[in-house]
Amino acid sequence: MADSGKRRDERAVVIVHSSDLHIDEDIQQGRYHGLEGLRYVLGAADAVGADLLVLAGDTFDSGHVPERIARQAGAILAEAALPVIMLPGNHDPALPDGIFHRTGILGLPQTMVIGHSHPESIVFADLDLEIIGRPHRSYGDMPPLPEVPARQTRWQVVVAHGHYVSAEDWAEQAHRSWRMSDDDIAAVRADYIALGHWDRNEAVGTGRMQAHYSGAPDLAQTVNVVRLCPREGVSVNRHPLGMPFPPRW
Ligand SMILES: [Mn+2]
Repeated sequence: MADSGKRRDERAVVIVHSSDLHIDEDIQQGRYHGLEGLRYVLGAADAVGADLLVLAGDTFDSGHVPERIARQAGAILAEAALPVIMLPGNHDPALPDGIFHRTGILGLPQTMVIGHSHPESIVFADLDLEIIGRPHRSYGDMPPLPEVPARQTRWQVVVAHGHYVSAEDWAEQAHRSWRMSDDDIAAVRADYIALGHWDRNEAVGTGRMQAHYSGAPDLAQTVNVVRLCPREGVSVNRHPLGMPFPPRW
């Protein structure tokens, strides 16, 4: 709360970004599981004093995750101390009978699931921030980056779940779904693009606009911490999760 005395226009907005928790039914003592990933990601968001947590897709590994496990995710999120924005990915698309309906998440006041409980644009007036994302709504291909509306807030953050392909690999990677090119990324007018779909942490794109994969908690062992600062601009750093679990794969 050290920032509470500062004027809003001087204060940095802090967003923690993770993705690809892949909560599934394979729970084994002492090994990584997506529910542990969720607990540690929320712990990291608390540790850095984040305003928001963004989960950029594939929180759930499939639509067949048993309800008793899916509801544990809802119970963890019900205790979250900050708003959580979730984008459905290709493993957990926003279907009418999708997994989110069996989690208890959709009734939570502080958890916003784009494509289910919330539209593709969410404005946080107190943070002068808009978050825009295009949810996966089927298992089929689609362009993962959203149309970004004209700026009505100081900050705009895009969340997307897809596969970045460099110009030199574009033709060779034509079989891939949910492709994003350097030009697609460069065309986005926003302050940060929070990507999901890759397990590893990486910044991609060649233009003015860079996009960042957070990586999955177990492989990256970190979350991305994005600071939107009126004085110093946008910075992206990794914060260690401190999990006792090695990567699954
Ligand atoms: Mn994915």
